[in-house]
Amino acid sequence: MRTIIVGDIHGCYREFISLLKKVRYRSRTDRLILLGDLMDRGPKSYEMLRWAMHWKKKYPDTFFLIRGNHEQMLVEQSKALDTRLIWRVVGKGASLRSFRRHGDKMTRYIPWILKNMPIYHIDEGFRCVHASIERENPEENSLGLLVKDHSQARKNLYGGKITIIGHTPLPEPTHYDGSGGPGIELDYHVRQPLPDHGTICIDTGCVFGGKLTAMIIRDGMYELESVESGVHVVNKAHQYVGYIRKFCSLPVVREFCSGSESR
Ligand SMILES: [Mn+2]
Repeated sequence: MRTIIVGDIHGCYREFISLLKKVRYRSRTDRLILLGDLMDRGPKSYEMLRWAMHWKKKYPDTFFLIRGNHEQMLVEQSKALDTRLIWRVVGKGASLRSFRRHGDKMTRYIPWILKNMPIYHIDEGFRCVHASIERENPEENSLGLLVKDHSQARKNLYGGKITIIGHTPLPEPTHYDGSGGPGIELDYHVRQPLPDHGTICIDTGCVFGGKLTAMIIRDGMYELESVESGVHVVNKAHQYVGYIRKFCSLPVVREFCSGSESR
């Protein structure tokens, strides 16, 4: 049995479907895992989320999803000002338009996300989280680290049991072995043994004009396949995420917001 893992789709529903075709995904015999960030930025977040819901209902035991920071922002949107502002600059608008076109509302999907998109997935021989990991037991990491941190792809410090991640868009899928050095870019279409340690990031920035990558695991071996992106979302605003976090952590802003939220 094959396990097919796909990273950050971000509303690139067309690319996702053609990737499934390209790897000859068979729902009856293959397992499928999506690493989160199904929505935002790209054009078809509604279609993607509806597909995932439909598939989870049909194949509850062989189709798995984990939660990305974009689903987490939807879940938390009403809570904090920084989440609301950051979500705005990282592609909420595209999802809003996509759902509106179908006369639907994103917030309706929050209970489904909470129930069906856990923070991590532990499998035989590997585990999956959306963004980053420091301690081998996912439970011992903070939610923020697992869901929205870029540290593993940037610092390469985790050398525990092999974990498949997304979240940090890279030119090529990359293995980080925990050595602190640069990661090792992986080749497509080569069947090779799955490394025992570190992380493999398979986010190849489809929504930014890169590729959508699938990792196919079978009997301790893996192979990579991809499709080219059909969209190119230019996102200059996301560079302000750090400023927004800083601004929202200022005591005066915090105080103002907690006051306005209790009203
Ligand atoms: Mn992400």
